[in-house]
Amino acid sequence: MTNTYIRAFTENKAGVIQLHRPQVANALNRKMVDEIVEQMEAFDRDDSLRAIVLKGNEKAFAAGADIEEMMEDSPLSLELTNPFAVWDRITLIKKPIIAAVNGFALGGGFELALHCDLIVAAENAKFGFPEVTLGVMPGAGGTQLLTKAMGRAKALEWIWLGQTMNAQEALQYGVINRVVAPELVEEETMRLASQIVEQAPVAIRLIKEAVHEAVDAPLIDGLKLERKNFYLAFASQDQKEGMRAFTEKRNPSFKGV
Ligand code: CO8
Repeated sequence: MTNTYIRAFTENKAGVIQLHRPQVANALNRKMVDEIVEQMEAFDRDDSLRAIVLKGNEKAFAAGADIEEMMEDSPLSLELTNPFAVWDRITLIKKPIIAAVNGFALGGGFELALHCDLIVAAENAKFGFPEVTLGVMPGAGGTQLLTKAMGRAKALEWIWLGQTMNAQEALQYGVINRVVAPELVEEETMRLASQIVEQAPVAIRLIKEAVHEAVDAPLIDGLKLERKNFYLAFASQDQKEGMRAFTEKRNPSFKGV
C-alpha cells in the first residue's frame, strides 16, 4: 500500500511513523489508520528494528477521527465495514511502541496514543475525549484504555465532561510517562527509544506481553505467563550473553536471538 497520510523512516534501530495530514490537525481518516497499522506491522516484522515511534507535528499528534468522513455513517454502514476493527491489530504488535505527543491528542488521536506502550508529551500537550460534545463516545478503545490507566472515577469524569487534560494532569494520573518542553519531545522520545533498543530484544518483548497481561488477566494467569516467559528467556543467546557479561564485568552485546 502506498502511504498517503503518514511518513515512515528508520532511525537508530527504531521505526518512526509520522502522522501527516497537517491541514486537518492530523485528523484520522480510515485510510490513514490502515496505513499506520500496516506500517507498524511492517516495522514489527523487520529484524533490524527494535522499537516503533509514533509522532505527529508541532501542533497536533492527532485531533481525532475525521469528523467529515464519519458524520454520514449509519449503524449498518459501520457494522458492515467495521472500520475500527483494524485497531485490534495494534494490540498484537510485539515491539515497544512509543508515542511522541505535541499539541492535541483528542478522540481517536488520544486513543492512538493510549494504544502505545509509552507516551512522551510536551508541556503544552492536550489530551481528551470530546466525543460527548459531538453526541457520541470513544469508539477505538478510549473507555477501556483510559479507565485501565487512571481508574474509573477520573476516566468517567473526563469522558463525560469532554474536557481536555494537560500534560501535567495526564502525568499525575499515570496516563503518560514523561513531560518535556515542546521542542524536546522528539529528542526525549528518541533518547528513550535508544535506551530500549539497547536492551535484550527477546526480554523486552516477553516483558511487554507479561505487563499487558497484568492489566487484562486475573493475577494467577498473569503469574503463570510471567513464569513461562521467564523460562522462555533462557532459550535466548542474549540470556547467556547478559549473565556472562555480568560475571566478566563488561557490558553485554545483545543480538536479539
Ligand atoms: N476531523 C476533521 N477535521 C478536523 C478535525 C477532525 N477531528 N480536527 C480538526 N479538523 C480541521 C478543522 O476543521 C480545520 O479545517 P479548516 O481549516 O478547513 O476549517 C483544521 O482541521 C484546523 O482546525 P481548527 O481551525 O479547528 O484549529 P484550532 O487550532 O482552532 O483547533 C482543535 C484545533 C482543538 C483540534 C479543533 O480543530 C477541534 O476541536 N477538532 C475536533 C476535535 C474532536 O472533536 N475530536 C474528536 C473526533 S470524534 C472521534 O475521534 C471519535 C473516535 C472514534 C474512533 C477513532 C477512529 C479513527
